Amino acid sequence: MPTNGGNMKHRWGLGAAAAVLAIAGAGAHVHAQAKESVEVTSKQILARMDRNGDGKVSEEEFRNAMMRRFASADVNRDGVLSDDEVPTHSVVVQNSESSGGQVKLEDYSASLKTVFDQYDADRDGQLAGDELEKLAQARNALKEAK
Ligand SMILES: [Ca+2]
Ligand SMILES: [Ca+2]
Repeated sequence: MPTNGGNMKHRWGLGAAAAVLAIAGAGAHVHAQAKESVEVTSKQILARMDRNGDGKVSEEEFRNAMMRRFASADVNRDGVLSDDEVPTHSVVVQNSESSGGQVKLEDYSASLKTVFDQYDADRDGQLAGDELEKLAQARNALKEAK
């Protein structure tokens, strides 16, 4: 364990636990045996975001889900994710402009479209199949990086 990472590690750990709770709370049939692993599958993303059940995530569904995510991460509700509120494994946060480790709602919101377009490989305005798979992989890679 890196000597300078003790405190960080503790905080990121709490964030990961919160993310797992958020996924479980969405009503998806997530297997409860996931202990250490917080790996996300494309099926879980779909269960969480696909509100109209067409098996695809539209830009609106993506935006709604990600804005809910911001709201749940913004504990003190000031519209800014401070250093300890930022979810490390969010691909949107990763693409957001941040200053001093903080992410503002407006920057987060602006980067939603960028991220959506980035994963919408066939540009049909929906994330499906391989596109969701890539999104899941990107998120899981971020988790492992921390
Ligand atoms: Ca949908
Ligand atoms: Ca697509």
